[in-house]
Amino acid sequence: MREIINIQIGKGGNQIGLDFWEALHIEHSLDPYGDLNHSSDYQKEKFNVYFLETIKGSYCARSIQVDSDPDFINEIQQSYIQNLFSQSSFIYGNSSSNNNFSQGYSQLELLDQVQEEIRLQAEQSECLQGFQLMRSLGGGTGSGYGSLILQMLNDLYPKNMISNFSIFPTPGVNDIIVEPYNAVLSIPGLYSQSNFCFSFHNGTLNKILMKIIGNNTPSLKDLNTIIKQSISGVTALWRFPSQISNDIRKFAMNLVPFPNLNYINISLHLCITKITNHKMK
Ligand SMILES: Nc1nc2c(ncn2[C@@H]2O[C@H](COP(=O)(O)OP(=O)(O)OP(=O)(O)O)[C@@H](O)[C@H]2O)c(=O)[nH]1
Ligand SMILES: [Mg+2]
Repeated sequence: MREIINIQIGKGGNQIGLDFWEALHIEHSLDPYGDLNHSSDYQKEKFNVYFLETIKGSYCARSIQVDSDPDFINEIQQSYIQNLFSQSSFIYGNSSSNNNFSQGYSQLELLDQVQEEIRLQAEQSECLQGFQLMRSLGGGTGSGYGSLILQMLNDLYPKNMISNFSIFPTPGVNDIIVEPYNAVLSIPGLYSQSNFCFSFHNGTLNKILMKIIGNNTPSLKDLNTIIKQSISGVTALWRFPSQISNDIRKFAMNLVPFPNLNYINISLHLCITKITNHKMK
């Protein structure tokens, strides 16, 4: 089986990661305790790409949750799908990177733990195809620490594929003025150290919600709903039997014509149902 290890970094990355795993367990009919009860053969065929069978016979996510502060990691540990994650996959420090790229980039103390957990999960794979990173490029941990992890993956696993799901900050939408700088500093790694990147722009997602869906006060949760649907749609090719682009390498081969042109646009068909009141005459 061609396994993928998900690494979610920082608060933004962990938030979209949590939404992603919530969607995945429903799509594959896996219950929140990791038991496959009512799945069809179709749901089970490529199930091992994202899930690992434990000694007890239940399944857990091939995922590592990393953050420099414990706040959001605690929320995942209390979420209803907490049992889908192994205990050792939660790696966190004591204080945040304060939206500072260099503070995140110099947090070397967690790196050994992350490296060890990646090694453990890679050894539990039959034929690892690669990694996917989820993070927001505006925060210090997502940008700085994410770049450090990307570099480490390139050094230790040069033959494996790396895909990115990155949230780009929007000036005006977020209050922190250094966010664009953090994003700019992490961009070189996105094209030189990874195979492709799916980018999400909070400002654009806001516009979609306001102009198309009619939500005039969109929250981060609303933005994440669109991100979740997009990631779930894109990864469906790798999780379910399919004819084309059925693993990360083939996907990159079909969609990345030149190594530096590796930003892939996602388009999502939003089904909007208008409920109109018909007056009975
Ligand atoms: N779409 C979306 N964006 C988010 C979410 N959480 C944070 N962001 C964006 O991410 C940026 C802040 O990054 P965070 O992920 O909070 O920061 P971090 O990576 O934890 O880094 P530090 O907190 O600085 O250590 C801002 O631009 C937020 O708008 C989320 O759940 N969804
Ligand atoms: Mg944070």
